[in-house]
Amino acid sequence: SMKGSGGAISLHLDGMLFPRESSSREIKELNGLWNFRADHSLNRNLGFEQAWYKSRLAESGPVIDMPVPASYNDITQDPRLRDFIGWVWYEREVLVPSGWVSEETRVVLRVGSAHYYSVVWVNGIKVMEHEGGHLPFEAEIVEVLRNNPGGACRITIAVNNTLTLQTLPPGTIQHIDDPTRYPADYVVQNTNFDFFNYAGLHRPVMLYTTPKAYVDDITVLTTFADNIGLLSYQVSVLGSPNPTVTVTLSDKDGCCVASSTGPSGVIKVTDANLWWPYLMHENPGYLYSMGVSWAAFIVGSVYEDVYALPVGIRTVQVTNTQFLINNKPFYFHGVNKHEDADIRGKGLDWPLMVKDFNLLKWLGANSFRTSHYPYAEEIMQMADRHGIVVIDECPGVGIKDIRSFGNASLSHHLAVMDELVRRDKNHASVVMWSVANEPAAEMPPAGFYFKTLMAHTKSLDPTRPVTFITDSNFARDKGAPYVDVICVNSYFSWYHDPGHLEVIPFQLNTQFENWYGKYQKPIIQSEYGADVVPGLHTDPPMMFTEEYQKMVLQNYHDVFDRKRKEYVIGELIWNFADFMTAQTVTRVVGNKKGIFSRQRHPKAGAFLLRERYWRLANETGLLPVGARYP
Ligand code: GCB
Repeated sequence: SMKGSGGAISLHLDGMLFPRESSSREIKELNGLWNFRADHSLNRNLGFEQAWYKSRLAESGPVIDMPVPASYNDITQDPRLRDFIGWVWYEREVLVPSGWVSEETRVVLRVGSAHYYSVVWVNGIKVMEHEGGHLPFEAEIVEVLRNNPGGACRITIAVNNTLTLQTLPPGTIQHIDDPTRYPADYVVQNTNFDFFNYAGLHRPVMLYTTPKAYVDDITVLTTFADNIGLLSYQVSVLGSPNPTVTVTLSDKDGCCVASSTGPSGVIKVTDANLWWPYLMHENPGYLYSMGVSWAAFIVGSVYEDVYALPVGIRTVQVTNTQFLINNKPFYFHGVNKHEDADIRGKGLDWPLMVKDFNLLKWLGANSFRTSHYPYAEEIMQMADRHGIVVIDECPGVGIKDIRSFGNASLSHHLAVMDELVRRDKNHASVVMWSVANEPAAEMPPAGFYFKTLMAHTKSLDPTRPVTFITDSNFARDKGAPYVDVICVNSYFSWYHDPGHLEVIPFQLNTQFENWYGKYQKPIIQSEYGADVVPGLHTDPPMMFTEEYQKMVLQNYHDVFDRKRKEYVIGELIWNFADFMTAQTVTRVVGNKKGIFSRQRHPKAGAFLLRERYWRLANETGLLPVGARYP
């Protein structure tokens, strides 16, 4: 694949283009009901010992229905499955069209994400393994299908949710051997992050085809000069020594506006429509379609592959005090989210996704951070189309133990950044990479760790700024020297000085002055907030009431309003919606810092934020008068 240099995006992996239908590609979605069995054996290894993948899963023992995509945890009434640790087994049989099993076709099995570690078999033959719960993986399976005429295809996926000191996110497994206080063979999973460790096949699973020689990857970098848009592209074709690559660029109406030939080049578009954030332009999220095709004429037949990639033309730049999109100052007024909802857990859900984007737009939010792991590609595409700006975070959350700063952790973290940049590099909405959330950045090894990690990310993608989100002391944080934007989380009058709203103006002002004074880099308040149990009211405001959340927000906003005139470039509320966590004494059926409930009903804080975000949009955006506050 591509060996980049200079200003190019450089990855050492094959491509991971989102599967799209075209005249040369077909898709078969495998969403719906799968057979499922959790391995409750003591060592969780019975499935491997008995080779459950060798024949139908039901032959190994009892199976249940399991929807895909979804987390398995909340689907049944079985508490042992909700808090299960170890291997679970999914299985599904599909019939593959006979036309797919040919010398000219690749058949690819793709898993959008499976948390955390997966092994995949087709008809009993292992086709791939993957580590990491939030990024896609795929394998060619046509050879396996060829050995099995009739088109029957049994897909078995074993998924293990166990987190260790070397996984991302990290965790530890604790075996407790104390018969006086615990049942025999007692095992718990400990983590240092604040969301439930949902597991299963979280995103679509599909089969798709490409020709044997195929467009494997596309990388597009964009800029503009006056009214000319410039797209420099690189296409990698695999399976053909001398591909004839044609690239066309079509506008929203499907009219071809420019074209080029060759595996790399620069396309010029006159009177380019730039990709603008929501509320910054009357026509945000403008996307062109880049049609990439490869063709060859071999003994009288035409072989070709066609792929259409949505692309937005925009630039991103950071100064000492500003974040510029298309050379205009951009102020992040947005949210932190989670992939989280009742019943489905972290499973991709179309109604939920569209509802969330409608809520973002209602709120006047122009941005979100993918706290604390990469979100589904379908969500990223939605952000592209609606002009919602994204800070794209990898699953580096809860890195608190010094043993998670070793070489094994670092090399896995680098590999995850490879996979993340490979997947998301062409999303116009993505304006910054976040390599971690609240790591123990004051520990001695954190300096080398984050220096390496951020340099690596910059070498993968020199076009986007890189950051990580900190809650460390400004004077002792060893990662901050390497970020482009300082992102700080703080919970004044909550975890510190609980109940004392009056400390916020002092402590927040000091926080900003300290960070800016030390680094002279722009700052995003990447989290702030307060829990609300919806419907609780007091006056004067007390913690956990709707009034208290409003007061926390208001106190923060007063300081933001002063500092955004200087170097504060954004504010992201924690959190968009209530979400599930592990059970602890500080959580009332999950984290309640949402401005929406888990069912997406607004709390009082949502209305306050809505007033503010629309006001900010009107003040700082480039909105035409007609598009103002609804
Ligand atoms: C944080 C974490 C986030 C938590 C939040 C909280 O700093 O980044 O994952 O959920 O605080 O509510 O405690």
